[in-house]
Amino acid sequence: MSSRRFTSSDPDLDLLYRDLDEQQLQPLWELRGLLTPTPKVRSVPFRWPAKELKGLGERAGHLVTIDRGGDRRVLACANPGLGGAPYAVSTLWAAVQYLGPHEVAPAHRHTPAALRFVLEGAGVWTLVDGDPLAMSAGDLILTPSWTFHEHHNSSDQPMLWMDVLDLPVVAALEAVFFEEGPTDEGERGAAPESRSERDYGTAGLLPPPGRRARPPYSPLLAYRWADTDRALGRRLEATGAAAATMTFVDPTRGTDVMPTMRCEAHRIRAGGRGVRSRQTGSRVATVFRGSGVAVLGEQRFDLAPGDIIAIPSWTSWHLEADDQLDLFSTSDAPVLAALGLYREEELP
Ligand code: GTQ
Ligand code: FE2
Repeated sequence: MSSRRFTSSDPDLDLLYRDLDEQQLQPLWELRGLLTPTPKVRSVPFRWPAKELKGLGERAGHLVTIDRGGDRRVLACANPGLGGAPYAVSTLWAAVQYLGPHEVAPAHRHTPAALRFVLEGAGVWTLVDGDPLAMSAGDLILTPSWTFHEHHNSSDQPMLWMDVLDLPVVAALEAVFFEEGPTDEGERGAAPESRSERDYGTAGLLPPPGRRARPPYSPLLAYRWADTDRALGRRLEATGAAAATMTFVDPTRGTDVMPTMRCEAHRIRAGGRGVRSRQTGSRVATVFRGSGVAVLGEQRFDLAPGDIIAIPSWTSWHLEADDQLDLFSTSDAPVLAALGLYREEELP
């Protein structure tokens, strides 16, 4: 395949362009749109409505079994700006996963990191490197890079949750690896307390420094809704503001939970609105409770529980609540920050 063709009206220059082309070289002076004054952003503001995600997830549940190879019954959010790529925004995979009663999604691991935010239900647990983590509505569950994970539904009800992965980042870096693992065949009732929560789940108390696990991600793998709810409520009470955001952190370092993804919980008081801002880097969010509007760029999207929204890089956005509105969001901010590329501005 030949590279891009450059032509001119000067025969000598034209000859140069032809010879450059033969040598797989391109003249910068003829290239446009590389160093843009502000980011060139391909993904567009978008909302996937809960009603459709749930209905289509259920239909897939009836029609499609979970087999080795596919491993997961997952519907990927595909941003219409990304030319058919199965990515919600340029750097994040977001999806709904449907697991029927007593189904098991088998063990595997991959270098892309993943997290789950549970929209409704209970009775599912995820085994992360052998540690069973219960999943209930509002919980955040981490499956960091290269940890084995499998999902078990030990209840009589189907369950649906949102997955977010840094897959587009890892794919762009050409560092995707995947491996199947041995699945735990046992069926359990209520999952026992995880080792991760036992050792790292009490605020302010950690094992002695020499005994702490030092993985390159948070050793606390589950963040429970009761804690998130309390933190948001107390912050709103303390500040008197219309909106509060809390960041999920690694309790041993105070940093983001994983190297590539920042997780945040947002609460907007009934009738209130959050600060309008924009950041470099992309974000996906899901509504946990309440109703309101996400204003993304110039567009307004009505919000209901279970909706997933895409907020592209450098897009101005804010939230408005009708009823008290709770959202969970994930962004690639740690990647931008690590590279010195993170910018943020508040807008009037
Ligand atoms: O649950 O392990 O949405 O491997 C995409 C890839 C979920 C998972 C996804 C995965 C998973
Ligand atoms: Fe996975």
